[in-house]
Amino acid sequence: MPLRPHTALDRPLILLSNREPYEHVHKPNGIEVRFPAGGLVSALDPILRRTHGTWVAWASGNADRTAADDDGRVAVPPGDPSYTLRRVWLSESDVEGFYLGFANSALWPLCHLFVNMIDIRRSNWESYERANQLFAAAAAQEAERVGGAPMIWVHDYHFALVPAHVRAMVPDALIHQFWHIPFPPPDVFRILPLGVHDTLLRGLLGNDLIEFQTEGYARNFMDCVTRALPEAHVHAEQNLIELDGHQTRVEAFPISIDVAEWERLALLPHTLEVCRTLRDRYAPRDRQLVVSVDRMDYTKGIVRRLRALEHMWTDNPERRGAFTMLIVATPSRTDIPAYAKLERDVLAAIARLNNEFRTLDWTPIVLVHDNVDADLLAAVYCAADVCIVSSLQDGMNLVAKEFIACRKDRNGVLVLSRFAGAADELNAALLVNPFFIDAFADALAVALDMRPKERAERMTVLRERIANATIDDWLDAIIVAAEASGQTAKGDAAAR
Ligand code: GDG
Repeated sequence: MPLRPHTALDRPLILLSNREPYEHVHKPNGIEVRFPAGGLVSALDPILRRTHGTWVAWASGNADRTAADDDGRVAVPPGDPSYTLRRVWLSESDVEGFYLGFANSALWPLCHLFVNMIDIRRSNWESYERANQLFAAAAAQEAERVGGAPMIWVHDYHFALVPAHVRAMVPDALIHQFWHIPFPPPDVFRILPLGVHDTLLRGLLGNDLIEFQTEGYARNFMDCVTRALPEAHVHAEQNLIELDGHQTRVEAFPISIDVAEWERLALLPHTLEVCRTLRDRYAPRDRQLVVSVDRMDYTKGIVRRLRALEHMWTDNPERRGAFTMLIVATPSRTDIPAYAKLERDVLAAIARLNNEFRTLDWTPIVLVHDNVDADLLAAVYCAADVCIVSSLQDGMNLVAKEFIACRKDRNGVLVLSRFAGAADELNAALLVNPFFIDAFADALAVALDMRPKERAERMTVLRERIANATIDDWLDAIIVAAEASGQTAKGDAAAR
């Protein structure tokens, strides 16, 4: 997925994310390289290859040190190296405090409005500060190595403090950040203690541009700055914030998927074969198949989805046996107690519902609780009559877009939570409020009963939406906007 030719990227690119694009692990017969599955890595790897850039990331593999040089650098992709992966080593206690602790047990629930799950510890915050300093120092070193005025592109909530640190060390750099998850409104953001929430905002304002998934999150961010940093000038109508003589643009760039790649996967003979097997097994004759795909995360609304199903099968016995629910829930962050509990709750609820409603020839809910290959996901999307995305809060949700990309047949209904960022663009889906259990069940019934003509009409609109907003378009738009914000900032500096 090359950058479009018109997108000029004429400076060195340094990308920073928590996850690394290549991980080295010890195996009985030597060291193996793993390419972590995931949309982000596959979207960004090609641009790093093309521009011979540098990717700074946490060294998560147990053979990472062996594979890298003394400075933590390794040329990737293995076998055909075209860019540099710069690894950052974290102590075990910093992985716990920074990653599991502050990032995933404080910021993640805070940004997703799960206020009762927010767990703030002083030591975790200190660890977050330390890790951010380490990553910023590594990015600054790489900037010095490559020279020029590089573009430093920071990813996500793990690194809110990095931009200000890097700016102090590399004043010429163009720094911007994509925030993948929601940004909360001020009343929620200020749950973070004094000295923490203002430091986070100041860190983020080291960016020339901050990219959010939706206009709503961008507005929340500006509202938080207005409330917490009276010394900042927020020009909300211009999407601009000034602090200490530096300008930061704040804009929405909804992320997308590699639409062509998912279309290709969906049409592979193997995918079509697996799709047929799924239908034969779970949706024989006129039985329908409803699917969902998520990481096992409390923000995805898996428990609410099960409640809606229970409500439907209790109140409408004629719907029993009419469809099978196939839930693909990939294990995630299992070291965090809240995630381990969610897993137990989901398994128990599924067992209970299956026990209550199963018949001789029908198991109501089938759970795949494993990491599966992308082509199996494509087969699941293709086999579905209905796909449910029931997030209670979600930055975007790529599953919704992947389902649409796989449905060239224009069949299949998307039931989509209003609280996923994707709902802004995909309003031709059946939008639901997953907190309102009866209405959620009603929407599922509407989806199951929808006539082929309406299915096709809705899917046609949805497909047009994503055809015109792919991951290429997202990447192009961000690079162009970042360059523009860099030039504005330079112009302003010259004028001062
Ligand atoms: C964050 C934000 C935002 C899932 N299981 C497997 C697997 N997946 C893939 C899906 C999809 C991705 O993982 C999940 O994407 P989401 O968008 O649902 O969510 P998060 O992981 O929460 O990501 C989110 C995203 O960042 C991007 O900015 O949309 O809002 O929370 O691509 O297909 N892939 C494979 N095996 C699995 O078992 N191969």
